Amino acid sequence: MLNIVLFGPPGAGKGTQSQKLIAQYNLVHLSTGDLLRAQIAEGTELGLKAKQLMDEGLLVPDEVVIGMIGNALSKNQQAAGFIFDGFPRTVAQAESLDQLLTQHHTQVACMIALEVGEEELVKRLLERGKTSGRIDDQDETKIRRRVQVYNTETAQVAGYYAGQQKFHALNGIGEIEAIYTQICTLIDQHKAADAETPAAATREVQA
Ligand code: B4P
Repeated sequence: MLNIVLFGPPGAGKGTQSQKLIAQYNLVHLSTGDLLRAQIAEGTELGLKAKQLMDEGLLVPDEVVIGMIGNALSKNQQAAGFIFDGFPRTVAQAESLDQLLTQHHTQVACMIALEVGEEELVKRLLERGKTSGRIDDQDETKIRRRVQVYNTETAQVAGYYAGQQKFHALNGIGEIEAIYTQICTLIDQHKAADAETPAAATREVQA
């Protein structure tokens, strides 16, 4: 299984790049933002609670998103792997993801972080807000709060994966296609290294 965590602040390009990567590597896209917006669209109790937090640019409680990811993993047991987009956003979520994947006899291969400065993020999200209908993309104050939440609560997740030697950072500013090529290079390097390591070949069976 190939499990990639795509990381970065809101508007860094995670969703954009995920769409291209799932086609290239035949992976299942798990975006907690999309899963939460589906709950909102269905008008579930969970969706109603999540909407208030999301509209304000705040994180939804860990147990809610961890539960959603656990369900999605169970429903996709035959998948060749997953792109985790917007998850994990806290260290507690990262620890839970490790536990969940271990239960499914697999693990995170690598985290790829897209680095983009705040002014560019604000510009991109305000632009998306013109057509996306997303309330959290339409107000600069809320966008800056999301970036602040990323800096205070989410950025430390990078250290979690760095501690496991799984962290890679890329410049997220530039042509979408050029950034995509760099992400593919990293993934292909990882796949090649994994194929050459005898331990890696048996890792999933032993887990
Ligand atoms: P998400 O749905 O994850 O929203 P996002 O971070 O804003 O989207 P993304 O970063 O994928 O957008 P992209 O760069 O592709 O989260 C929304 C909310 O849900 C959160 O604030 C939180 O409340 C909640 N939530 C989600 N997951 C959670 C979790 N795990 N725990 C707790 N709460 C959670 O695209 C942005 C724009 O940039 C696009 O318009 C795109 O066209 C453009 N763009 C992309 N790449 C570009 C490039 N290279 N150059 C120019 N423009 C580019």
